[in-house]
Amino acid sequence: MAEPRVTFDVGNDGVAIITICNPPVNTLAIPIIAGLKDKFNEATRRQDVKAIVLTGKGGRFSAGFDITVFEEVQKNGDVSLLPEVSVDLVVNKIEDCKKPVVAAVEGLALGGGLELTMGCHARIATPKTQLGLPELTLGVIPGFGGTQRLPRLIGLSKAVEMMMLSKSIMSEEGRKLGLIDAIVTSEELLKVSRQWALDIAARSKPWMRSLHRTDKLGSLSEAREILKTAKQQAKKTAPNMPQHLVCLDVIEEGVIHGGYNGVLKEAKAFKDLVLSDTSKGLVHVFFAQRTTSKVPNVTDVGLKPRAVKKAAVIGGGLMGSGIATALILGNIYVVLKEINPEYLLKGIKTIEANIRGLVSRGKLTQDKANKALSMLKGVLDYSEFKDVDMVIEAVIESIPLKQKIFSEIEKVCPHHCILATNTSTIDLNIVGEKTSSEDRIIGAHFFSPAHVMPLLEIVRTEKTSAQAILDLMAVGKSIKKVPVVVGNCTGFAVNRAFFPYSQGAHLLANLGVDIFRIDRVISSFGLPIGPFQLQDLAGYGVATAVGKEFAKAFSDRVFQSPLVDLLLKSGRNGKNNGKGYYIYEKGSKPKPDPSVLPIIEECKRLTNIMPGGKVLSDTDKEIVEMILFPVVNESCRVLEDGIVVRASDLDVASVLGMSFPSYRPLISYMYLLFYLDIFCSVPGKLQMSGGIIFWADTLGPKHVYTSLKKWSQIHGSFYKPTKFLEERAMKGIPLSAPVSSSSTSRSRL
Ligand SMILES: [C]C(=O)[N][C]1[C]([O])[C]([O])[C]([C][O])O[C]1O1[C]([C]OP(=O)([O-])OP([O])(=O)O[C][C]2O[C](N3[C]=NC4=C3N=[C]N=C4[N])[C]([O])[C]2[O])[C]([O])[C]([O])[C]1[N+]1=[C][C]=[C]C(C([N])=O)=[C]1
Ligand SMILES: *[C@@H]1O[C@H](CO)[C@@H](O)[C@H](O)[C@H]1NC(C)=O
Ligand SMILES: *[C@@H]1O[C@H](CO)[C@@H](O)[C@H](O)[C@H]1NC(C)=O
Ligand SMILES: *[C@@H]1O[C@H](CO)[C@@H](O)[C@H](O)[C@H]1NC(C)=O
Repeated sequence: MAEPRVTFDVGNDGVAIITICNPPVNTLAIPIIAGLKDKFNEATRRQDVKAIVLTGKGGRFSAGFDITVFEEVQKNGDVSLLPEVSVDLVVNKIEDCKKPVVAAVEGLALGGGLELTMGCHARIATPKTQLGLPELTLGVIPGFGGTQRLPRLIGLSKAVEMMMLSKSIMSEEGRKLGLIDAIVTSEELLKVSRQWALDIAARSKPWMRSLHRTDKLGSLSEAREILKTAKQQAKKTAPNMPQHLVCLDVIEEGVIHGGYNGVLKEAKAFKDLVLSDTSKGLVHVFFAQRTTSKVPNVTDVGLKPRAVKKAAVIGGGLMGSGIATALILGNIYVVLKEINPEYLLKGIKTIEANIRGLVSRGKLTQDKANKALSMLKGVLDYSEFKDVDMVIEAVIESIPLKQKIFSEIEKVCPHHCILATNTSTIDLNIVGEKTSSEDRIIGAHFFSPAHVMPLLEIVRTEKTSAQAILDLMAVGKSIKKVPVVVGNCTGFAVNRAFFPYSQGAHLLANLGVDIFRIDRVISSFGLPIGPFQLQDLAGYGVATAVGKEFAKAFSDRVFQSPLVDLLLKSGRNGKNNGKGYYIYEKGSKPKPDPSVLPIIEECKRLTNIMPGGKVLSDTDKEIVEMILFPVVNESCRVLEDGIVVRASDLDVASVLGMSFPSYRPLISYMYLLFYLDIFCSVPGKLQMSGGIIFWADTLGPKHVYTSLKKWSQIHGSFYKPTKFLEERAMKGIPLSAPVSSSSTSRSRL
């Protein structure tokens, strides 16, 4: 790969073209920043240069500051690694340059990229160029003057909206708002920009310095009102995110004390935020997510993914129709197979409803919806299977049924066809036992609703071929999922790691901690609802079934109490019948139900685990830890067993799929997030914490270990720390450090 560099070219017209060359997206790496300073000095100095055009090579202006530098800074705690940009380059060398500077923008200008263009005296863009300041998603604020210049160019409320929501706009909208001065074709971009720069030099076009403008800011009292509202909003929607309020404070500084003071305050706040825990967590997840696409012996052995153009989905139930929805949205032809016309119609109607839902929430255009639905065909037999590239089986959990289906499809599908099952619990080897195609049998574990949830666990056995894994990873990406390759075990990575979560909550309830307090504490930790409300939403049948499944697989570490049975006996079934731990009435928020307390008392008598009847009343922090450290403990086992390729894969999986032992609670939980629109736009605390392992490492393996140890002495073996955790705590090694191959056990694949 070519070295990042900045090129400099002076034409006969006296216009210097300064070009950022750092393919593919021209990130502003350290050498680029240095190069820009150099070239702007040269352009200023040279007599033959009348005007300057700043552009990016290869059709993309710049995606912004190089995030690997954040990672470096965070590792070393050394902010001096951050280059001086906002005053040194953008103000002194670009905005205050004695020669006009025009930005020629194509493709995208995001973050630091857009901030550079706003320091220029005019911006010319090609159609459909993406413009935005997404810094807040990484826990920081725009740091090259963006907090000051964007409001001055497009007005305060729109600028605040773009920054708070990290929302980008297209150049057409930018033109209307005043961010872009003209839109021209890609072929004309440089020509028009050069002329524009010369026109400014000749004073036939205005020489605008964004930072000095105030015309769009409105009156001071209007500005204060806008910022006040935005702050209230941020406190509500992003309570755990310091960068939102800091950003608004920095904007306010500029409104009150002038743009230059705003730039100074911004630069300082930016450096402070880079070292915040929030930013560390978000940057970690950013890179961890990209790293999931590297799988040793799969993605590094020269194989190419084969195209999957047509897929079959067997079973039009909840999962099957969600998966089919995701596939047609990803431009893959789908045949949906069911056992009778009635069920088939029901499956197709579910898919249509999924698509309609996306349209009505503005997440999909009607055109794209029609296109997607045209790629779907319902069938009742296998005749359409002769040219499918992939089959995903999503029928009920029954071993004989799955075995029968796999031996049938083996006969009707082409030899290259991937045979995937969505089973959550059945051993893939058993599914494939009756076939001779075990190398192309693979698990595709979607999280419900499959057309919404971003995580896809790809489950391999030791017989699955690298090609099949690679193909499914490519399908996952093309349907906009984040594929994480995992090994086979009950619950796979996410559901397994999180199975102790609700058990921990139940144990605390039996130890006398108020369940409504537990729910409150967990939601202020950053999860939208607590474990008991979640159980209400999911229904108790599911809790019972799933509890049994894990009790069977992990009998040495389950806590079982009769609470759910007692609730069922008292005529409660959660949200289903309006009565659970909470009372559910149409049109009002769930209300804690005091009449559930005697039932909990009875449960406590039955389990009899409170030493001397003493009620546990710990701090909120300890309650969170008593629920989540068991999750860390199980996560250690997931690492040790080699279920994931690396610790950061489990971080990503926990962030994107984080929930509970079964898929049904997950459905309710994620649906809720989805409908409240919290999902994705405002990451939970766990995401800010960088995922379950990163979070545990932040607190220190030693703290996790000694806490568990202490609780296990008081409350019994449920809290016993696993050996892996003990070793890491004793040796002071982070949980994220690679598992040595000697200690890996049977299921490492
Ligand atoms: C793993 C997975 O995904 N799995 C799933 C399941 O669960 C289900 O069940 C299925 C189905 O769909 O898918 C898959 O999954 C499965 C299933 O689920 P759902 O969806 O929920 O169910 P339902 O609704 O019941 O549905 C079923 C269907 O199918 C059909 N079929 C039967 N058979 C047959 C058919 N079709 C065709 N062909 C044939 N032969 C019927 O009719 C109905 O409609 C199972 O396996 C489970 O396990 C799974 N899961 C689920 C969910 C979730 C999960 C997660 N991921 O989490 C899982
Ligand atoms: C990759 O495959 C080689 C040869 O089969 C094997 O020796 C090596 O251990 C594998 N590496 C991993 C990370 O699985
Ligand atoms: C897959 O997981 C199941 C459940 O833990 C287990 O019974 C089976 O032996 C595993 N298979 C492989 C190949 O690891
Ligand atoms: C941690 O794992 C061990 C098994 O390694 C188990 O005995 C213990 O109960 C688990 N503890 C928690 C808190 O999940």
